[in-house]
Amino acid sequence: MPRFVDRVVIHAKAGNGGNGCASVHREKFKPLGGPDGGNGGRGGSVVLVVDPQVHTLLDFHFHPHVVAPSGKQGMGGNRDGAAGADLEVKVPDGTVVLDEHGRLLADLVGAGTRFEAAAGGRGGLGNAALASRARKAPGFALLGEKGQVRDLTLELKTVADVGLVGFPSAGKSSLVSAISAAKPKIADYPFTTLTPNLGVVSAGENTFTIADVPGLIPGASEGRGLGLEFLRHIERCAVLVHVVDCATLESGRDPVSDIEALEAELAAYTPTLQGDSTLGDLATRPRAVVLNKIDVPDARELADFVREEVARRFGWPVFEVSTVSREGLRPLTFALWDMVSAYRDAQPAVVPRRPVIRPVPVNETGFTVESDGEGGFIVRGTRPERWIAQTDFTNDEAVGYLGDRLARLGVEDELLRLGAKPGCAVTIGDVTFDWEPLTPAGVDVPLSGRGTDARLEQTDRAGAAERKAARRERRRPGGES
Ligand SMILES: Nc1nc2c(ncn2[C@@H]2O[C@H](COP(=O)(O)OP(=O)(O)OP(=O)(O)O)[C@@H](O)[C@H]2O)c(=O)[nH]1
Ligand SMILES: [Mg+2]
Repeated sequence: MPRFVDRVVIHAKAGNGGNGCASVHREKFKPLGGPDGGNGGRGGSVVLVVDPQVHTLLDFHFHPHVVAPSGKQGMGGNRDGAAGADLEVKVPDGTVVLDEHGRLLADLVGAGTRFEAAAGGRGGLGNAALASRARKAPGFALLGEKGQVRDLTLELKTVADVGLVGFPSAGKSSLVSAISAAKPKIADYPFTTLTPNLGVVSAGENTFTIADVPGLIPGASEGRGLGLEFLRHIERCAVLVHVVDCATLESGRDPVSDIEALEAELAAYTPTLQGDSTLGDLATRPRAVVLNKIDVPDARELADFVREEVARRFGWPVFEVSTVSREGLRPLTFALWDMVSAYRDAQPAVVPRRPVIRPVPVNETGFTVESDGEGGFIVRGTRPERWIAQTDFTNDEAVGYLGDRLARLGVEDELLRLGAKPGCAVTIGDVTFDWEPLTPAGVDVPLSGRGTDARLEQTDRAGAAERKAARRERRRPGGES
């Protein structure tokens, strides 16, 4: 039996960046041919892509872990490591992405809309790329960065123009099946509908979509019945329709109190897309009332009787229909189309939806230093933390390079200014180390070429002038015999 899943938590893990390579070019008679270690490849990202062929989030229910491949290591001979391929994950149209704190990250509407769920780590630079005039033969390379790991909540919101709400057995599914080609399950017991049904309605040459949701009962907001769980499916609807059962024999129910009870429940629902949707709040959404089952004589009597009152009380258009005899359905569909198109026209023009990307405001160049309360210091900042992650702490030269970078950024000066003593604990990212200032306090030492290889500097071959001097020395009478 096909199952329908409309809310899942996925664990997205992007690929790690490949490590850079430290290698020295070798050739016959040219033992130290310079650094030639390639860069590591970038890790693959996890990307969500809207695919109209996918209709539920069921796959993620069974396979919540999505992992993108890592980048490959750099190699000698200036060969860069291959990048990890991005992992494209197909999601249904109308998927909303929330972060760990329930904040809206993206609202994916329209085939092909993409969202980067987790970014791949950058590859580390190889020693060829790290070489400079002052550091001709770096004996180290940078490590690749870790790929992002995120727990994201995916919610499916049905993309329908008209949403039907009503008590169980009011005839919502019957209405969907009567005016569209959809064939939802219909039965005379409450909560027949367990998952929303979607249908396409034609009104003349126009078409719009309609969706029902499982029946609501008073107290739904406290979880009675199926609760408000499924209201997320009507968040995007341009028009809400109350379907009222005029033939019910239950005592204490009449159309006006039914609508009021459901409005109270709707008010208790907080939409995820609140403020972020172009449609605005559910409370301001246009509504209509459908008085159903007028093929039953008593129901028709009741409908005729309350029609005026409902219209006056709520100020919404009221329609009397029967999904069985099909009475009143045609005017209803045309009126709904008018409401849908009027509402859509009144909305600010929706530019074709693009992936919503919310860059976290980062001050790339900045860093902060604060005391950890125990005589040590904590350095925070995108770049220092990234540098730590790139450093191979088993390689002294790499650690030295890290020191140079931190000093150049001004971290050393800031530590000194805040009164850090040599040997005190400094924490950056997830690494804590004893601080050894590169520069004695107050003395300005120019950064020397770390990574310069003395062997490259020293020359075995004597220059012409030296050879001449040596010859003269040998010929000098009384010189070496
Ligand atoms: N006489 C009559 N019966 C109707 C009409 N519309 C629906 N019904 C009956 O009402 C019962 C419930 O209809 P559904 O369409 O399943 O109601 P629903 O609102 O979808 O109910 P839930 O999915 O349980 O919330 C069924 O037995 C239908 O045959 C109508 O216009 N006239
Ligand atoms: Mg139903």
